[in-house]
Amino acid sequence: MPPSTFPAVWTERHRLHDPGGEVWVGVPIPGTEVVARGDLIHQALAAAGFEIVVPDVHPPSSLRRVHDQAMVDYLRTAYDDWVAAGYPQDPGQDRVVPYVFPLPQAVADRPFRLPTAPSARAGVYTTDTTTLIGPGTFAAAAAAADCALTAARMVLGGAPAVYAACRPPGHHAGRAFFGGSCYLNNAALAAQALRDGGVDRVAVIDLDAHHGNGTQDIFYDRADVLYASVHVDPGAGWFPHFVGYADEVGRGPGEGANHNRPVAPGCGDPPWLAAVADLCAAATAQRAGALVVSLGVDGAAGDPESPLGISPDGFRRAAESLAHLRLPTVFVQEGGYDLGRLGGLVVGTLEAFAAAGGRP
Ligand code: SP5
Ligand code: ZN
Repeated sequence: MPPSTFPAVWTERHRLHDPGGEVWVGVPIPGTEVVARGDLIHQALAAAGFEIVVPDVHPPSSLRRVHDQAMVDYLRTAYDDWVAAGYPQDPGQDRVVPYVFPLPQAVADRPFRLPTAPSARAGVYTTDTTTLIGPGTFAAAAAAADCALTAARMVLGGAPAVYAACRPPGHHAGRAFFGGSCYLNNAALAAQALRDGGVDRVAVIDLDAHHGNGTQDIFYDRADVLYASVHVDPGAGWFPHFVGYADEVGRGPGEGANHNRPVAPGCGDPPWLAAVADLCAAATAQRAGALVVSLGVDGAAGDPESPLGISPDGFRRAAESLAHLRLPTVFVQEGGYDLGRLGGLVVGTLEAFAAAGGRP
């Protein structure tokens, strides 16, 4: 391996997931979580000399470590049930997309009844209308989980750092919900695998432009996995809108192990890097034995999905802060939608981490 690189786990199985756009404010739009993302990242890694590792295949039961079994079963079967119900012909929708949602205040205090109609079942586990399910969605999401679990296995085996080129992304997927272009929580699976492999305390640091409401949900009650995120302030009108505020600090035994640092739209590098430094300090205070980085690069200036305006140098500096933690590290790809800059941002961040000596 050339200097300033480390192994990268990637599979062409990501191409099985073509969301076919998204429905936003009722309008079908092309969407930004596109197949090309996975191939552009792969090209940039290969050009920079990163060793590309094929992931191990894990059984669906491994997803149960962080997800509700019924949701996993739903994701596995939803597309076939949708087709069998005839929606591709009438009304002409070839992706699973919800139209009704069982809001807690509308269904509380009575037995939960799984809807008979697949169109209604589509609203049971998803938070939104932007996370469509097509024929290969579950296979690709499971392959992305395979990448994260393989990277965790390699780090447990002694690799100082491994990057999992996950697509689709995962940090908006909770124990029993999915959304925000995410289906299975790759970073949470990696963190749990590190715990299961004997690491007492794991820190998850989330650099994606959006709050990782799924990862927060999965570990909210736990002290053994810290969740620390910098993201665009949901209170300023940004996804995931309902969650991601600074006063969400964890619950019960997990109180104090959840750290949200919302930053203002357009903030640029200095406030964002100050927040990254806070997150690293939280990981140090927790005495973490391993690190998972949710590496979204959608905070970059020019990205169509966020207003943060972070520079490529900002991402490199963030990587240096992470490297100075001197922890075995699994990087998990999250968002990043500026196709012209995506590969360079990812590789530049990883190279900066390696160059700063990111190893125990
Ligand atoms: C993994 C990840 O980064 N998910 C973020 C999904 C955010 N989706 C928000 C709603 C999409 C609206 N997109 C409209 C773009 C107009 N510029
Ligand atoms: Zn994002």
